[in-house]
Amino acid sequence: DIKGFAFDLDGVIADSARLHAKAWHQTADEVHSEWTPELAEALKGVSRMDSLEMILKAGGHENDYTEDEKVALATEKNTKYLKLVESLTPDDVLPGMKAFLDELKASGYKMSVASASKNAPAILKQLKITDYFEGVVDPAKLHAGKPDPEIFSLAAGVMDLAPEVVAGLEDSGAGIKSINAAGELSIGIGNQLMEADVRFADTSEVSLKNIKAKLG
Ligand code: B16
Ligand code: MG
Repeated sequence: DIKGFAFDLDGVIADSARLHAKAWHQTADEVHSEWTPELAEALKGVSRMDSLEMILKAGGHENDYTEDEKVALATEKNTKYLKLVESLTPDDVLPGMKAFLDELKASGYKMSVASASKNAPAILKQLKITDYFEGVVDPAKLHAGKPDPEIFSLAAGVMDLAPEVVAGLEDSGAGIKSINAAGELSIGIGNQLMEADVRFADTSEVSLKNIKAKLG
């Protein structure tokens, strides 16, 4: 029986992808790489420095910048991103997710956050939902990002639970792979996530009742 839920942040709890895209778009313009919807999609769940590498590569510029210059570009992007994060309010929790958090809390389930974002604590604070969670995995401490199981294994540890009794929620293919490899139940947000144990079209359909119904 499931005793805890590990949440991805961007695309599951908040639509922060929109803000990441706005800030990265400016970086892409600055380095003369073309910003496309495909590039924006490919950056989901990818770490900050890896995202920058992908943007540089898109324009064939990966060798045009020193490591120091790359760090400066990533820092500049993050400063812009954090300004945008300041505009988030509790209304920006994705549809249905506040009700789901309340349902889990009322039913005694534990919760933790497994996000690649170093800004996850700041976003939870803006959304006023920090207190729902036992804790947030610090992505700076990871040896490998999603699809490696490490982040979701640590998210179970944060709740003091064995992976077998944890369900992970993700909107990216790499994230679902990470949950499965950690030995947890995978819940996918997005019908294209074929490797997920349970799938929902969007966040508004996620509830304990609907999860149980899909598990049969
Ligand atoms: P930061 P998730 C990911 O969040 C985002 O999807 C990805 O676009 C971003 O680059 C990454 O976090 C790192 O974010 O620059 O704030 O540390 O989906 O894993 O919650
Ligand atoms: Mg995500």
